[in-house]
Amino acid sequence: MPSSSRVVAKWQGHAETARTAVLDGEGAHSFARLNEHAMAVATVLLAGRASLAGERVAIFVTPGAPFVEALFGVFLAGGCAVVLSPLHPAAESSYFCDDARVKTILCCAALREQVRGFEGSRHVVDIADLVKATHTTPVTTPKRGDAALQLYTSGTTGKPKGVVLTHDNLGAQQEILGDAWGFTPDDVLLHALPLHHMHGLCIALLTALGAGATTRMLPRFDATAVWDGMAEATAFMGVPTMYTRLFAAFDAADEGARARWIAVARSLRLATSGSAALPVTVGDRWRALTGEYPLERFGMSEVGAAISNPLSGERRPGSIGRPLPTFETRVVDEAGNDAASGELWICGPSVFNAYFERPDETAKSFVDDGARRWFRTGDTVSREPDGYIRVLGRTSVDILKSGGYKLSALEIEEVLREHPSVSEVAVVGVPDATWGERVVACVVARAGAEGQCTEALLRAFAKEKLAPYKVPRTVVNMTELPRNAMGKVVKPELARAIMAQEARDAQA
Ligand code: MLC
Ligand code: AMP
Repeated sequence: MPSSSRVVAKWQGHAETARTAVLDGEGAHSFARLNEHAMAVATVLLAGRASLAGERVAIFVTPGAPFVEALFGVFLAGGCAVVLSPLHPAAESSYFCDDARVKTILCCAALREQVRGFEGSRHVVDIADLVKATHTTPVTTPKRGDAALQLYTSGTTGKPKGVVLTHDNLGAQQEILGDAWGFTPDDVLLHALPLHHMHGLCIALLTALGAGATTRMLPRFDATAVWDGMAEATAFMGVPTMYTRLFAAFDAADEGARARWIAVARSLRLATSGSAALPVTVGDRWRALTGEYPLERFGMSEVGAAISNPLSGERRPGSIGRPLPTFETRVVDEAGNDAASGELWICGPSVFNAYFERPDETAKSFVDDGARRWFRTGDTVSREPDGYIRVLGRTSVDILKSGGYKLSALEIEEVLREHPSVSEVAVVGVPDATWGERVVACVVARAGAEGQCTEALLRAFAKEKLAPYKVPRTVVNMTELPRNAMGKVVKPELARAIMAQEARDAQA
């Protein structure tokens, strides 16, 4: 088995062809040209060293060819990429850079002002300057077990933690997904997902690049641009909220646009959905328009996509399908025994090894049964007799999913608790047709400070510290929070009470 990175080997293989890797606002970019630029990035990052030896390098670059040059520049140099998002306020980006001990930030001109908010004493380099540098061919290639990516994910403890993915994890994902979903160099993937998460970065971008396909990178999700972009695409990957947004744009469009959009959507060979449960009504509507139910699959930052409905064969509405080749799964009850429904455990070649510098968190997330090291997903599922799996919910009430983003109720509560007028706070998710779950903060104000705990004031406060998608959409003022005999807030009860109140309000 070769010991060097398969991700890099594939990339270099495609660079020997004239194929287009990326289409963006600037035009078409071949693998060969992007590789030249990535080598220049690597040369500058290395500054004469043989390898960055896993040093964390942040990438703060908008979607498009320069992003890919930065990513592969870091890979070629033996670094580990930490992708930052322009959606995050400075406080969060600063936390990611501190936690990962980032010394260098690769930036682009469009984000040069924003980076000033958190660059501190770090070295900031403009990717446009780097790609112009004279390059040398890297002397070493990263090894399969070397760290390649550090993705931040919210968990059941306060701040997000870094999921360290190796070249081997990424190489396995590329091969498994490329094969399972039939990617070839003739594909054009329409890409409108954020790049700081597993879905947009690995499941979408790296799968397409690994197959030698072309990725049409949109600057952001925009429903009209996505419909129009399907005209020159063969595949689209989205979260359920994107499909809901596409339908809203469709309903608002004139007859001509609708007819055009139906035709282009029908011409796609593949439309996938993941990161959150796809409501069957949404899947059915896509099928009614295009003739095909979206291919729903399940993944995680720690795992990649591991379970999928098939490319050909039965795509079962409401189900995430069966484990992909090389993955093993267990459904386990609270006593740790195999059961028809319970927590989903996964093991396979793309499963990460450890959270960055969090040995306790890592230890809690795995169960070693002597034969396998199982990752505990925290998702409650049921397995049907023919192996298809359904997601029933999360084992923790403190993990929410809104528009495909995983959010920690505890992280949001911690921020709101810093507000001087807040006495107590509990954050819950309530079902929502657009977002899957909507973030609601239930707040008890300090005596006399009730006027300072309005939705507008608390949202503005939270926006300073949290990405906009983490900011509660609704703030409910309460005089006390429902607690059990142990003094713990009963969150399911709270969520039910909010839903009941909202239903009454809607009827009034
Ligand atoms: C945006 N907003 C959200 C939100 N996204 N609020 C809650 N949840 C979200 N997910 C806020 C905006 O900040 C704004 O707030 C308001 O909603 C309207 O914004 P918008 O411009 O209409 O939204 P938009 O930017 O179009 O975002 C919608 C979206 C986005 C669906 C495109 O949420 C998105 O890109 N989701 C994908 C998340 C993702 O990639 N997850 C993958 C995780 S990996 P305000 O305050 O200004 O009104 C994973 C593994 C796997 O899960 O299996 O894939
Ligand atoms: P993240 O940590 O952001 O990678 O989110 C991973 C989580 O997304 C999983 O643990 C699931 O809860 C959820 N998820 C991903 N895909 C699906 C899906 N198809 N259906 C339901 N939940 C999903």
